[in-house]
Amino acid sequence: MTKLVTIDRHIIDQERLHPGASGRFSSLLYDVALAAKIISREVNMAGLIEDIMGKTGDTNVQGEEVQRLDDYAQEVMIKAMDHSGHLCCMVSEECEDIIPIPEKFKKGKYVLLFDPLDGSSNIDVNVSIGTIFSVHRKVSPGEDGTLDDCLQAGRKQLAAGYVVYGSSTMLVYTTEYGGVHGFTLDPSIGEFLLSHPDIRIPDPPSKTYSVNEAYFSRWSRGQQQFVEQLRGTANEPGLGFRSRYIGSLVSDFHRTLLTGGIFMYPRDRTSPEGKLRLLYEAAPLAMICEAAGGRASDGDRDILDLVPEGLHARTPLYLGSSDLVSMAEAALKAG
Ligand code: AHM
Ligand code: MG
Repeated sequence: MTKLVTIDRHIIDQERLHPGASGRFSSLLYDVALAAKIISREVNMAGLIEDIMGKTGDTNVQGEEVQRLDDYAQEVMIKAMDHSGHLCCMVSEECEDIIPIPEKFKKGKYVLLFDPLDGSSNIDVNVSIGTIFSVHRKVSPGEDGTLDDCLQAGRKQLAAGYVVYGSSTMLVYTTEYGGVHGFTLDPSIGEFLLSHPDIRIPDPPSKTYSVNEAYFSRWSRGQQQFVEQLRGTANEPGLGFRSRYIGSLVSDFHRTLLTGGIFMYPRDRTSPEGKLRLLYEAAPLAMICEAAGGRASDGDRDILDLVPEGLHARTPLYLGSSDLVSMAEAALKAG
């Protein structure tokens, strides 16, 4: 039998390698993994439990319809994390303001930012969805988390990760110490087991691009030319790329991480800042992408250097194999 490494053991082993790492931080990741198991259980039962699928009838801070499972995942994340004593506050894609830690609990020195269930419009049709999270250190004085603690550049993240609820449930994370580690949930024992140690984006990558091409006519000429260069046109053969787009960021990114290629959510005429959120979507996936040897850009600057202007700031996003992200930047400049 090969070595069995649970996520808890892995976190402890990593800590031994880095004596500066504090136990509190490890137990924070442990709590995220617990929340992921609970959300995974519910996602897997989605077709069977009444009142869990479908919309709540509300719209969230982004103006999007809230799915019942969005609400559920949000509650699970908050309940799993609020009492641990490690956090000074939380921020969620589903909440307009900072989520404070209740007075009855101790406060800690970290901020947790998360998208509880990304791609939730795919829930009802059994397409993979995910949870994304990011951890920052508290930087402002005082016990309560403030906007200054939340609005930090991605470069300052201490850890980031995602969970993909797919044909199996996987948790992938990285920390400031580097290395991208992937765990698969064994539902029979309820443990995440190390299945993808030290993930690196393959080089050479697969010739795959991922973008919602329905928005082609709204893109800048540079963006259009880049996609034409990859896939060809009626008159030019192009580089022979194929396209894969699920429309569920975690799944599209997971494929890009494991096989290489490029994921894009560009700005366009109707969404000048793009659609994806810097704090809960772009920055955590950018940290993972860079730690796996890839690049993440807004088309001009590294995502990890962007300082968010607000909790729900959006950004264009280019993620994946380094050379392809650099090619996209060059095409956008030239276009
Ligand atoms: P959500 O956070 O409301 O679920 O929206 C984000 C999702 C991403 O998962 C995905 O990459 C994108 O929206 C797809 O958008 P589009 O349908 O415009 O291609
Ligand atoms: Mg989202």
